[in-house]
Amino acid sequence: MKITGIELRRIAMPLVTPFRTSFGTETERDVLLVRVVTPDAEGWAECVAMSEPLYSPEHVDGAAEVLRRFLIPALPADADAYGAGRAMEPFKGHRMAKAALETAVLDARLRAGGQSLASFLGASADRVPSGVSVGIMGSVPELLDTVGGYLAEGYVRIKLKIEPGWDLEPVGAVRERFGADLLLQVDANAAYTLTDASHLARLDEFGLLLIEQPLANDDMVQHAELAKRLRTPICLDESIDSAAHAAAAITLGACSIINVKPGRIGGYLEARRIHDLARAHGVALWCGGMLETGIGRAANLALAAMPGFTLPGDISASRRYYATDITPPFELQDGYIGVPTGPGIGVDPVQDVLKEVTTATEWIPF
Ligand code: OSB
Ligand code: MG
Repeated sequence: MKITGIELRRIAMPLVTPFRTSFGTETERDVLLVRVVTPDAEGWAECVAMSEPLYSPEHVDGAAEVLRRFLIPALPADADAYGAGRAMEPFKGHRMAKAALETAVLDARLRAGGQSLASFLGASADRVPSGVSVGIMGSVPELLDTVGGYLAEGYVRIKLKIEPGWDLEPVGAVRERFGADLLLQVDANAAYTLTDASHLARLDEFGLLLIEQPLANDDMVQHAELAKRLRTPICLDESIDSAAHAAAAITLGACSIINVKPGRIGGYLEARRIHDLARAHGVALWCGGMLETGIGRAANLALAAMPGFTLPGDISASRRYYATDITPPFELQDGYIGVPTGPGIGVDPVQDVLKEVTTATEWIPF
């Protein structure tokens, strides 16, 4: 069925609590939603680009511009997700924008055919263990309170954001307070350089699952060097833009674990390629997050249910982010979140809520 039009919709979603990382503090998520309309189904997707290019080179206004000016005009009206990928391929970069369009097309096609995204991807689990990413705080007691609260809710793994000046002390305090059995990892969002290697090696004593993206995006060789100097396994996030990057990182020994964010790498088809590659090489995977609403979260749950996703991810319950989500909220049950089973991503926006948070809409007819 031919696409009749595509809607770009911007929504403003206040976070329940500010989220501070080494690159900035987020208090409100400015989200771009893509809705692909066909005569027999509508597909939804969320673009993970943030309001400023601090995590990655993309930003949400730029993603909207690339979609309306290049990606949507190149999309054949009868394209499926593979066709969408091929049509967008000549345009360099802009993977977050591409991922949103490809995913919305995929969702529309799967809904029309009555197949869930989880089934399409080859998911093997019906629920996934839930971890939580904890921002940089003003003090260690505040951090301990926050982590204690999340553990009381049932989260099975804690990730602490770190940066120079907020690393050994808070990590040591969390390990000390919550004990050796706590699944604990850290994420530096590229805040260090290789000259910090001996400092980062002092994290080894805390028995972390991994250290995520300690060095800059394009420091692939430096990560390989750092891996030789740390006992803590290195996980890459920002450095992995594609399956080709994943292959390079694995070959170089730059990481032994990958945080897969479908938005960052261009979509769920590319995520599945990384899954198959990593699995063949014995590299562990987990599904990261970008403070998604229920639309992005639903799709990530399907991915995280694939067999190669062997570590708990950053897919937390809706209420960890938003007082009112735009979909029925995802809830934690015994530390797990259920994988949607309905056609496509398996969830729909709640129209009243969606209206309330919408700041702009744009309809692009085909
Ligand atoms: O580096 O994983 C990251 C959020 C925004 C941008 C980058 C990152 C994050 C998170 C939060 O860590 C993950 C989540 O709970 O959605
Ligand atoms: Mg990260």
